[in-house]
Amino acid sequence: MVTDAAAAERVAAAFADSFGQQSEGVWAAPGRVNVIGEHTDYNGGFVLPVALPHTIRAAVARRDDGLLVLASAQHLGARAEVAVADLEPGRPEGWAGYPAGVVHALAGRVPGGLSILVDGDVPSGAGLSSSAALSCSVALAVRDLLDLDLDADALIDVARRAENDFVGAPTGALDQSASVLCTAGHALFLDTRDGTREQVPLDLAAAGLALLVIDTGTTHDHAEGGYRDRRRECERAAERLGVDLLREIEDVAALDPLADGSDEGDVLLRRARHVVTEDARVLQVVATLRGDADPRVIGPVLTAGHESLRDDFEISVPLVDACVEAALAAGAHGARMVGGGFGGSVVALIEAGAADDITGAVTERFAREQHRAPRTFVVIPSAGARRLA
Ligand code: GAF
Repeated sequence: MVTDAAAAERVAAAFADSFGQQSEGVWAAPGRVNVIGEHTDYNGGFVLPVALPHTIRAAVARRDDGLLVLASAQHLGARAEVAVADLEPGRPEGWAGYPAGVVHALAGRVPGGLSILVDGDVPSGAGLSSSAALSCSVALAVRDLLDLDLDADALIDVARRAENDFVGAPTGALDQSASVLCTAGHALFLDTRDGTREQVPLDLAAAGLALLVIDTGTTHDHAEGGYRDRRRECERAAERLGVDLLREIEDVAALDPLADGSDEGDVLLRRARHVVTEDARVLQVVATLRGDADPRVIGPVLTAGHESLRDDFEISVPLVDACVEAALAAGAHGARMVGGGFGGSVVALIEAGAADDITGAVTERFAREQHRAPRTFVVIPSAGARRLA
C-alpha cells in the first residue's frame, strides 16, 4: 500500500509524462468491503461498508479544445479521446467508460475539455468496487476543479449514473456511497431508502480481531447478467407483494403470498427472503458494534449472510463456497462472499493473529481444486474520497 503523498506524486508524474504538462490536482477514492448488507441497496435496504486503503487516483487538468482525453497507468497505450459534446452511452467502452460517464452525467457543466490520468491499486474484478472508486475519484476531481455546486449525495448520484446510464451496469448506490462517505476507523451504516447514515466505530483490533479479505481470483462472465436478473426478480417480488421496495417487508411471514406453488413463486420467495433477512442481519451487526457485546458474535451472522446468498439468492460459486468453508474450518468466526456475486472476494472475521493460518488453509484448499493461491489482506477501515494534491 502506498501513502497518499507517494500515490499523488506517482500519478502526477505519470500525468506529466503522458500529457507533457502539469496536472492541476490529484484526487483519490477508495474501494470498499461490505461488512454485511448485500443486494439490499437497490431494494431500499441497509448496508454496512468499510472503505479500503486501496484507492483509484485521478490527476486532472482543464483543456480548451473541448476534448476529453483519458489515460491510465494500468492501461498504458490505451488512451481514449472524445469530444465532450459527442459523449454518448457505451462509447468509450471498458475502463474509460467510467470517467467518460461521469463527464457525461455532468453534461453542460464542463466547459472546454479535460485531461485525466488514472492510477490505482484497488484489485479489479474482485468484488471490491474498483469501478465505483474510479467513477468517484473523477467525479470529485471534476467537481473541485470546476468548482461545481455538488454535495456528497449529488456526487454519489453522478457516479452511480455514470455506471447505470453510461456503462450500462444496473448497480445500486452501495459502492459509490461507500467510496464517498466512509471515514477512517468506521463502518458506514447507511439506510439506502432515505440516505440516513451513521459512522459506526469499528475497532476490531481492540477486541483482538480482524477482518480478512480473501480475493479468490475468480470472476464469471455471467456476473452482470446474473446481477440484472436478481434485480428484476426483487422488483417482481415487490410488485407481487404490493410494495414499492422489498425494504418495506420486515417479517418473512409477509412473504407467504409469493408461495403460490409455482416455480416462479418459489424463486421470488427465496430472493425476497434473502433481502428481508439480510436487512435484519445488518441491524443485528450494527446493534452489536454500538453496544459492548463481544464482536465475535458477529461471526455467525456473517456466515448466515453467506448461506442466504448461496441458497436463497443463488449468486455464489463453488470456489467461493470452498473459500468460506476453508476459512471457517481454520478458525474464522464467520465468513461470507462480498459484492455482486458470481466470484470475487470473501470477507472473514478472524482472531487478529490468525491471518497467515487462514490464508494457508484456503491456499491449500484452492490447490486441491487446482486453483491458484488467493490474495489476502487485513482490512484497515480507511477514509473516503478526498483531494491528495
Ligand atoms: C455490486 C453493486 F454495484 C452494488 O450496488 C450492490 O448491489 C452489490 O453488488 C451487492 O450488495 O457491488
